[in-house]
Amino acid sequence: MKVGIVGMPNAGKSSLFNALTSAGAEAANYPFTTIEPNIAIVPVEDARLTEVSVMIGASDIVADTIAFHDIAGLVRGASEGEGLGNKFLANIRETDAIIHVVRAHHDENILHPEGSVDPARDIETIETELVYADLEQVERRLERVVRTARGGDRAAVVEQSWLEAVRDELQAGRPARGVPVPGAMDRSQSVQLITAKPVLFVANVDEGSDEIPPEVVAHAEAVGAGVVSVSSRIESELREMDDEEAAEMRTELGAGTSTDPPLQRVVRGAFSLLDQIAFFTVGTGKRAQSWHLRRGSTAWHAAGEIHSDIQRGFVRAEVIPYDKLLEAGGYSAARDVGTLRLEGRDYVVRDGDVITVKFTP
Ligand SMILES: Nc1nc2c(ncn2[C@@H]2O[C@H](COP(=O)(O)OP(=O)(O)OP(=O)(O)O)[C@@H](O)[C@H]2O)c(=O)[nH]1
Ligand SMILES: [Mg+2]
Repeated sequence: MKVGIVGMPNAGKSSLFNALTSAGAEAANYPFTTIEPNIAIVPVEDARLTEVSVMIGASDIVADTIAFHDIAGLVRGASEGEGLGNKFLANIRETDAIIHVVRAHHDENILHPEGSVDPARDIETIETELVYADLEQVERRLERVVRTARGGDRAAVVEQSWLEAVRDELQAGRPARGVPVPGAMDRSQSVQLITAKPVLFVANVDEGSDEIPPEVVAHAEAVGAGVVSVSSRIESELREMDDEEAAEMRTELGAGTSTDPPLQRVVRGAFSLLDQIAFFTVGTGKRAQSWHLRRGSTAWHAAGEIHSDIQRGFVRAEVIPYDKLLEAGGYSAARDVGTLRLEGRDYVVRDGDVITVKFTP
């Protein structure tokens, strides 16, 4: 899963990125610190995977990953070349979801490109730039598709009418996600639109505060987006400390509780945007591994996540919820008490299932 981070210059994108990754992307108090895209691959922590691997004595734990793309800030008029322009958006066109970082902290030492802290205005500015950027893509694509459609190409005819509907929506200032993709169209063969992706707003709040500005909450609700709060800078600093030190600091600041670390809120928020569930595999050589799938996916889809060969040769799946496996204390005991089940390819995977796919090579 890939997530792109957008926001105004100095909003705290790189600080959030650092906090998520401790990769040390350069964060500094002048706009446009980030010029090259930064990509970080972050393991998704899951206590259930740890428990399962301890129980089976796994020698190797492989957590599924999520990739964050940090890009340069966008200013009003970026689509017309203001600031650094919007060409950096190309770097996040291929992502599955967008994190929109909004400055909500009031540290006067940190410059704001518009001179004041106003989350609602900033959100609107960024959304407008994203709409313009998509419009540019759509218009360019339309020119080509219209020509192919004129030649009688059926796929092009379908795509043309979709593109025209999207263009109208974008011209009205609304995101592309409002226009359904025709069933007959393969979206991956067309333009990748940023405003078609699900969004998680991250309000970058004052240290020690968890409160999301009400206008940000209202906006997120209105557009069907998720919203969480994080204090990016403090989280990026805490990330560099050892656990004990960080916990102490956290209590001192009253910054988030240890049971719900702010960064976990971001990772979880990103996963729930895409309605993802986790499943686990315990392979030969005792490797325990976590994977993610869209809710409603089947055992056959799960097999495909693991390997296309395994999907191709799918015979059946042995399935047990992770807590039942822990309860039984092992596979053979689980088999005895009947909590280990055999399922076919159409079995709908549940969050927390431990799955072994039997396949013919
Ligand atoms: N007080 C405070 N300062 C922050 C917070 N988050 C970021 N900053 C500071 O704001 C400045 C800009 O942060 P960055 O993370 O570099 O911002 P950015 O959005 O990546 O900026 P560009 O790359 O220029 O678009 C840095 O000096 C950060 O230390 C925060 O939550 N509180
Ligand atoms: Mg940056």
